[in-house]
Amino acid sequence: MKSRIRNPNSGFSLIEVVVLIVVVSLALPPIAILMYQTISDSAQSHMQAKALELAKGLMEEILSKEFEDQQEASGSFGTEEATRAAYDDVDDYDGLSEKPPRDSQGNIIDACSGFRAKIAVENVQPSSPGGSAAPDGTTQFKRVTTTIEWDGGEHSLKLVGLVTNHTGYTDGLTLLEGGVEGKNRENLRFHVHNDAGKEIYLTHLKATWAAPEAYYEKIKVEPEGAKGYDIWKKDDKSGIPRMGSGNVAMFVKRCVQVPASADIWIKIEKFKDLAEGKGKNVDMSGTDFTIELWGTPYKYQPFVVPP
Ligand SMILES: [Ca+2]
Ligand SMILES: [Ca+2]
Repeated sequence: MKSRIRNPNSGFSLIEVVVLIVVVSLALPPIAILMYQTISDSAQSHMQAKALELAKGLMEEILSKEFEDQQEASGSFGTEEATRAAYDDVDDYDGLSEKPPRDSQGNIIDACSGFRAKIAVENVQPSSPGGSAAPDGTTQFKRVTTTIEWDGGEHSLKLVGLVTNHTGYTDGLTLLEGGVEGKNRENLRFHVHNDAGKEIYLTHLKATWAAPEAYYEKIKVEPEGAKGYDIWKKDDKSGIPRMGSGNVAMFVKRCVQVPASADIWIKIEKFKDLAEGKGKNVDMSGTDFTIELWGTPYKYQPFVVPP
């Protein structure tokens, strides 16, 4: 199969320029979610679906709040309000534990009496958003972990989101080139340029494609002139699963710092099927990917990597 990676000096094709003009003008609200854990028992599928719905609703509520309380000094942390309905910033939810779970107004959610919802909010360093927590109120990134438990805690599901107050750029990244590569055409690699005029921190990536059905196992970055490193990787032990089309991967190992005017290569590796055992390599040649990169502050950067 012919390689689709072009010479870095060959510039944009007309269609890439047109696509970029259309898609880069889009913007979205705060950084959203991410990792789905502990989904293993098919008999639990109904409870899992309900738990996931609950977790997403809670995360949506929390991530819609201010980064910190606007009535308090900068760096304030914890709950300032007496009631759930009055919560107005992300860390008001830290330590919340409800059984049954309640909605944003403090009302019990119907038909969810078998679940417990637990929230943890922690400041984290941009260099390790999946790592150890930093002291409260000391960084510009907060990790929100929503855990839904059922069957007395025997089963649980966890979503992790990242919120940032970091102010960096208003424009974004430009796709320079990209395509499928690898011995079995099982990897996607693309090249972006930071044209924001300022440093960017990338925190999440979503790859969407129509077919074939496949799951990838790793996201790797290669800054220009520097050694590459993994920013997201499947991990059977910790429960981080493979990612499919439309799933959002949070960069749990570290955020990706892209200096102003710098280029970076991003690789999505090991597209496989799940039909047998650990899966066989899937040839992704001819696949049209839409790549969405979240960075700071609260920005959404979709690209279409042409087949
Ligand atoms: Ca508050
Ligand atoms: Ca607060």
